[in-house]
Order: sequence, then structure tokens, then C-alpha cells
Amino acid sequence: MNEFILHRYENNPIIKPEDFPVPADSVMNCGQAYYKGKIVLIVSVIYRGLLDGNKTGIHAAFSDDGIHFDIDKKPLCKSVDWLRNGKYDGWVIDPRLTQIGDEYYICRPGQGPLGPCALLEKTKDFKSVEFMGCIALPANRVPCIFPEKVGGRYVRLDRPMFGSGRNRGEIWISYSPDLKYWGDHRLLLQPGFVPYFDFKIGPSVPVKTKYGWLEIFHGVWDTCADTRYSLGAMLLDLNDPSKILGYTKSWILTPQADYEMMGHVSNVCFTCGCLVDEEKDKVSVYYGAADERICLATGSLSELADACLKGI
Ligand code: BMA
Repeated sequence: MNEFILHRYENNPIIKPEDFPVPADSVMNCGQAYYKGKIVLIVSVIYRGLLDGNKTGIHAAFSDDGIHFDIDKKPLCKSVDWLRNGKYDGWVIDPRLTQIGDEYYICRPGQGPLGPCALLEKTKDFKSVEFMGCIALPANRVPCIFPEKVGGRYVRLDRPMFGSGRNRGEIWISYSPDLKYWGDHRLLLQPGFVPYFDFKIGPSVPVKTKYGWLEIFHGVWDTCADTRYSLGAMLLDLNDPSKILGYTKSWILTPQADYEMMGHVSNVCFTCGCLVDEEKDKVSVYYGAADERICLATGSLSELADACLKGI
């Protein structure tokens, strides 16, 4: 059995609702990237009351040491009125952040009656975003775009989902010439395929490493009382990411600390990505704990890669 685990930062949580520069009820989760020598998180938050008429928003936060963050007061992303008839953007959460060159792409769910569609925005400076459109029909929760083209095409992982039954979401892979039109869809991973996530699984933004594309995913276990959100990992072939090189045989982080087991939604460890420092052999995961605060867990990249590969 895989015994690899991510190690919690001892002074977790690192961002709590009371740390927010505007009144916040819950700090849900965050996209993560390197930006001008700093770490940038784009943090989704449920406001206490409304901020300029919005219940949710996404704020950029910057740090030199990865622990102390300056959080922008003004939201980077908020609800966008992009449809002529009807509404698909009521709940601004779960941002997946991908750097491609000097541009940063943000993919987030546009919530509507049939479930979420996927909205794409981009920024260069984390001060404002350009809305690029809807890149997946409902119900599809948050495609995660790879940071570079593979074989001349953009690539993404996404999570089509269905309303009932045991399998309520699985990970697919697809390709695009321009980030807008996507096709060549293939199934990558189903919940039953990973023994510890029986209900639904979902991707985060893959990171290129010398071992392959590192993909941290979340999986949901449906207990008789509640659900439990844990993290697992897999490695995908660098030249053909539809090929799984291996995945962890058990979770690498599961709710065990008080701040993960109690909160807005209890028993949740949820991430939108991870950061890798190959020189330091380090993986850092900024994750949402119990949908209420941002925490940090780290581990050895080579040990995690080994844990994935042993799962073959
Ligand atoms: C998922 C997402 C996450 C959340 C998780 C647990 O569907 O909406 O934002 O952390 O549920 O509530």
C-alpha cells in the first residue's frame, strides 16, 4: 500500500475568514502559481453579506515566503453577465489557474440550472481579467488547462458530471488548437478505478515534472452519514497525457485535522492545483480545508512520483 502523505504546515490555516480584507464567511479554495518571484493564490471567498451585490468572488493574494499573503481588497473575478437570456454565473468559486507564457488563465465554474459550465478568463497582472467565453457545456466542473501545448495542441482535464447514481463525475481529457474549441475527448479516470474514491473525482491543474505530468486530484467518498473529500495523485505521460503512468493507491491527504473536519462543509481537503520546485524536490499544495480556510501541505516530489509509479 502507498504510505506517502503530504505533511501539513504546522501553523495551518494560513488564510482564515478573519484574515480577509473584506468581511468573509468562508475562504473556500484557491488557484496557485508563481508570479514575478512571488507565489500568487487566487482565493475564492463567500462574503459575509454582499460585496457590491455579489455573494462570492475571487481575490488575488501574493506572498514572498509562501506563508504570509497580502490579499487584494478588490476582487479579481466576479460574476459576469455574459448571456443574453438566462444566467450562468451565480457562484464564483473553484478557480483553476494556469500560466502559459506570461499569461495566466483562470477557469472557473459558471453555475446555472443544469449545473456548472466552464468559464475562461485571463490576466497578465492579477489586477483585471479578460473574459474569454464558455469552454464547456453544463454539467462540467472546471476544466484544468495544461501549462503548455502537447503535440501542438492545448490540453485539458475536465469533469463532466451527472445528477444521480454512484458515479457523479469522472476525469476526461481533451484537446484544442486555440483554447476555445475542444475535442478528441477521452475518458481518463473513473471513480471506481481509484479504490478509495467511490463517488466522484475531479482534476486540478497539472504540473510538468521530470517524472511526467503531476496531477493532484480530489476524490469523494460517500459515507452513510456524509461525504469526505481527499486528495490523490497521478502521473501522466509527458508526450501523451491520455496515458496514466501510475496513481497513488490511497489518499495523500484526507481530513484528519480539526480545521479540515469542521467548518462550512466538514471533512473536506480540496485543491485546484499544486506548485512544484524540482530543485528542492518539493511539492506544495495550497488547499481548502472544510470550505472555510486555506491550508498548506508539502511533500517530496520524488517520493510522490515513486508512490504514483508503484501503483501501476
Ligand atoms: C465541490 C466544490 C468545492 C468544494 C467541495 C466540497 O463540489 O464546490 O468548492 O470544496 O465541493 O464542498
